Amino acid sequence: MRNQEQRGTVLEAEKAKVKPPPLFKVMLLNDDYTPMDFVVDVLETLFQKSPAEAYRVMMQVHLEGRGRCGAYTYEVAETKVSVVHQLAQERGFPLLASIEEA
Ligand code: TYC
Repeated sequence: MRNQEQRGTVLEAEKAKVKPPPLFKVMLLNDDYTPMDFVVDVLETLFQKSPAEAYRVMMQVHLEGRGRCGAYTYEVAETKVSVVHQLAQERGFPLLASIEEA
C-alpha cells in the first residue's frame, strides 16, 4: 500500500503530547556553623553558579534564612539535596537543603 505522502496527503507536525515535567526548587537553609566559603563552593560546583552569583545566594541564605539554588526535575532535585548533605556531613557541617514545588 502507498504511504500518505505518495497519495498527496500533507502530514501536519504532531502537537506535543508530552507535558514538560514539573520543576522543583532546591533551597539552601541557613545555620550558624557551616562556613560561608563552603556554601559558596557548593553553589559553584553543584549548582553551576558563577563566583558572584554563588556569593549572592550564600549571603541571601545567611541574611534571610533560605535561598534558591536552582530548579530541576524531582529526581535531579532529590539527588542535589543528598549530595549537599553528603558533602556537608563529610566535613562535619550541619548544612541542610530542601525541595519545594517550583
Ligand atoms: N550562617 C553561616 C555563617 O555565618 C553561613 C551560611 C550561609 C550557612 C548559608 C549556611 O546555607 C548557608 N557561617
